Amino acid sequence: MELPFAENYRIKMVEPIYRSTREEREKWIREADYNLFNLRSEQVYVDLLTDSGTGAMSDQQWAAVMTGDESYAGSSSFFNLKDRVRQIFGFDYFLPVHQGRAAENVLFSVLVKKGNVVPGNSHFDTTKGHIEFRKAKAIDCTINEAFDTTINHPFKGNIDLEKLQLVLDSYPKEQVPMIIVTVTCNTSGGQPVSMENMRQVKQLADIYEIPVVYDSARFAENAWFIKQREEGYADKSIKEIVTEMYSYADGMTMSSKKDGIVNIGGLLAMRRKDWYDEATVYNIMYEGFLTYGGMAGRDMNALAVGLNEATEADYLEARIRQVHYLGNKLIEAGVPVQQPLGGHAVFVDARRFLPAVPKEEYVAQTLAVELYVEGGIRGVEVGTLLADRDPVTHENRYPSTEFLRLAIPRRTYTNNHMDVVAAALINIFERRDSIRHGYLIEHEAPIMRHFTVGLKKID
Ligand code: P61
Repeated sequence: MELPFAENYRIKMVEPIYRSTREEREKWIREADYNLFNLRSEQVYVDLLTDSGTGAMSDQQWAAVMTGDESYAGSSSFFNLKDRVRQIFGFDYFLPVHQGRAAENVLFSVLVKKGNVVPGNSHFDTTKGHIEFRKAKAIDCTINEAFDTTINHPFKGNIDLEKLQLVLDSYPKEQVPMIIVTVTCNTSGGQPVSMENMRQVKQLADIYEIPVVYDSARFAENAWFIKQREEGYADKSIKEIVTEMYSYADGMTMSSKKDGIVNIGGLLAMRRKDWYDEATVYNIMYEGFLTYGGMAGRDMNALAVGLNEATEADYLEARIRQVHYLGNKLIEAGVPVQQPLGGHAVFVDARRFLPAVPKEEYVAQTLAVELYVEGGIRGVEVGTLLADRDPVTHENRYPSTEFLRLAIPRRTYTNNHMDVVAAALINIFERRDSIRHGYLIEHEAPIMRHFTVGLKKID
């Protein structure tokens, strides 16, 4: 008999989680104004809200924590991380920041000006937020296949080169400070970008003299998909693939809470000294001195180790297999999900799951609340609430996809937990016809409203 696959680690420390009753959950979610961000973590059994900062560090990372250097200036932990960043991404200029959006804030303070346009592949919401906050515009150039969850395209994160060229032809180069490529593309379902597409984007960008920046939160998962799906890469190591990926970029922002496998942190790295020199000023103003930038020395040390672990094929195989274990169970039961399955999460197509709920009543949020009540499982809406209102018309923006995202923290839950999640969602799927109404907004913030929105149930 061929031996089955199993993880290349064992568990040294455990954390109890509480299995609540349906009655408790109905009360708690009502008290939380039907916003899952308002729940206390003890009220959640399996927490798939995000894979950001929620993973389990390895013994080697914890060992590195103990040798963190907390010097204000010139910390050895900073140099450990700087060396790792150069080794993995090939960038000489590096700044630590406290998380991904901070990297965006610092870099965009240098690059993005009022009236600019920033093309990319379905910019993540913080990225878009930092662009729109500067009165600039994010233009989505993702391939159309990404928006049809039934199409099985291997690289749904790809940029449509014709759409990109149209943007570059329509604006003078002074108005386009960069192209942002998000690897993997979170918003379209944790979908990878192919190496060929990265190469072509860079070629086009060079013709128009526009720099390319990678939003790198899940760069290692992207490399794993290239190894699996793209011709010519099966025998390359993940680190070799990452090196090639970043040879087509001028700079990067990164939330290291994902593929850095740490609980907090981020970074900014680039080839260009002129960007770096300007960015240092904003880094000092917003984050901290250049050799810690919002991170403790111990966290920089853990990140240096985490980046190395995340770019090992064995780790990535275990990681992505677990996501696909859950996704395949749902697919077998007929639950509509974004296909092919992505890297960090299963994205449930809420419109196809709950066709009777009107779009004005927040379909994916309705499904997210149902799943919480059913099994104590917390996912997150990636749909109309997250899309915010149009900054000019203040009307709701209805995105082309309405997802309930089930993001799986790294090295944290077992496949038994995934079985519970699948069973709960399948139970709802079986009674989906009885769910006909969703929610109304009672109060909301002007930007990134999903974090704090208050909702009222429509009976
Ligand atoms: C997530 F509900 N992602 O997926 P920061 N780029 C990319 C990200 O995925 C990302 C950031 C930049 C999160 C956390 C999150 O409204 C939300 O370290 C591709 O979170 O600042 C973050 O990195 C920003 C969840 C963020 C949200 C914003 O769950």
